[in-house]
Amino acid sequence: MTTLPPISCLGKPLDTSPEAFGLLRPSMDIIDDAIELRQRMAEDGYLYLPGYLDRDEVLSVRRAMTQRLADDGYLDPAYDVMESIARPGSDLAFKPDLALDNPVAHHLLYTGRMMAFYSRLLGGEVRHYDFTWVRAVAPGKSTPPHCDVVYMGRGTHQLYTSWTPIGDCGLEVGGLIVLEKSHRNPKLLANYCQKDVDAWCENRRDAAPTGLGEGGNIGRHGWLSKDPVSLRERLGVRWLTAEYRAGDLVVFTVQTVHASITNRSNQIRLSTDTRYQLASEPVDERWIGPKPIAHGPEAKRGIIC
Ligand SMILES: O=C(O)CCC(=O)C(=O)O
Repeated sequence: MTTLPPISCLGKPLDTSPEAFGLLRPSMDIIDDAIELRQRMAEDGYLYLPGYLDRDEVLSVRRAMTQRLADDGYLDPAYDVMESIARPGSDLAFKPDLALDNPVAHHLLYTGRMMAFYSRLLGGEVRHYDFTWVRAVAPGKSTPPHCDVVYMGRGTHQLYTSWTPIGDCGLEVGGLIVLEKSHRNPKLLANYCQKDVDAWCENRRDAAPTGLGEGGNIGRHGWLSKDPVSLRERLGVRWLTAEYRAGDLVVFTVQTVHASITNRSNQIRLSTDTRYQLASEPVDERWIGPKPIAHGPEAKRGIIC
């Protein structure tokens, strides 16, 4: 990475000097070795698997999703749908309905190579969450730093996220960034990672049991920080990323701090994040069943803070 384009998150330019920014370590060389995969996950908090998934299958998911975006008027009709060029004013970031009634997406994410990977990593029968997160990130947008455990920590914490780019996502389009070794940061593990975005403090006068992260237990929307620059400086580690291609996969723990780079292109960036665990372990009921309750009213819990 010698000539990097300007890279930012939440509108804040990231320091791309070698002390502050780097590339994810690829792990395809150990893909068949369960013990090595587990050791590396424990050490790095993520596994970056370039080309692990079938590129053509990923591209057929892209076709299905971009066609829906086009049908709903989010894409510029002057371009082929596969280019996913945003119509000016398309203001999207999160679009889970793109996974509903989408058999090609379900085949990619919940059968075949994906499930084979988790059976090897976890060493037993695997279940996935029924909810599929789809990011359709419009130009100018990015995702703030957070850990997944605050959104899905009511079951086992031996739970992993697959971040799957649905198309090529170079640094201009922007994809996942991971904060190095953050999954082992004792302060984060003892504080932020203990929170639950659907819990609210019933002993606080201004508590509100409704919105995401409202009610005094955690910051609004559950974000760890709205400043990826000062967060990195405070932890003294690097933001890590890659020039992602369709077929790549990044797997990470629910305690790994991650975010995404601001989309500086004219495309809508497409990716999915999906979750996997051993079938024998407790599951977070918010994300299971034909219509998961997600962060809806039934998910809210009063706690004493
Ligand atoms: O793709 C993104 O912008 C964010 C992804 C994410 O937060 C996740 O995979 O948990």
